[in-house]
Amino acid sequence: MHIDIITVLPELLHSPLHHSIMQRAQDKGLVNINTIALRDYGLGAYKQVDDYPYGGGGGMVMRLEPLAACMDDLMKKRSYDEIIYLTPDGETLNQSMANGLSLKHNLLLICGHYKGIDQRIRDVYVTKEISIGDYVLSGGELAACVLVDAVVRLIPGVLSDEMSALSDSFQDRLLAPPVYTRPEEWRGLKVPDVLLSGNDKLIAEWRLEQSIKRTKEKRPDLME
Ligand code: 6GU
Repeated sequence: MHIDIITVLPELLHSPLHHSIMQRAQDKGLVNINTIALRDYGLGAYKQVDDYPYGGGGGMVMRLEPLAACMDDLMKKRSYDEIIYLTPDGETLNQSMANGLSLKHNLLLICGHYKGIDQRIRDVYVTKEISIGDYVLSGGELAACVLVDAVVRLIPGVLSDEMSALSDSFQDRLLAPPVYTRPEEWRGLKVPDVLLSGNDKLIAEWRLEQSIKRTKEKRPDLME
């Protein structure tokens, strides 16, 4: 998979995308993640990328010329399966969207800032608008990191079998069961006997039971 991310703050994306599983996925050649500094396409001596909104009101709007020039350059090199604009008014990200996106080959992400991007870019270029929840962030960068992480870990080969994405919370509309590691006893609290039993069938049954219990308690909406 190839992911291009257009941003005014490339440094903000660096750390989350270059550690742990995200870095390993890139090292293994399973995904290329490329950030493009929108400022390089900025207008005039000050490399301007934003301007006052028509109609007045507070905040700035990202101008369309730098974004269009940047995207036209990128689109000469590859055709994108989706051009995604990260925005609080987009469709809320969930596991099934992440599953769908993990099957794509080329993704282009646009991180908004200020009051957002000129509507005409959304009308002409953007194929999908995604939010990561009902709250407002200062920019789309953190949301882009969340989206990329959720998608990249689903690419076959990124997770080892032991880490299998199939046992994650949400993958089957159930939350993951409780987990334990050493020591067997701590402050009088013991690891459930079944997990020490060595009986795979009993362990699987216990985990499913716990998943159902946890989902009923914490997120009954997932079970419908
Ligand atoms: Cl994608 N962007 C911003 N700026 N805020 C958000 C968001 C995105 N998703 C939730 N809040």
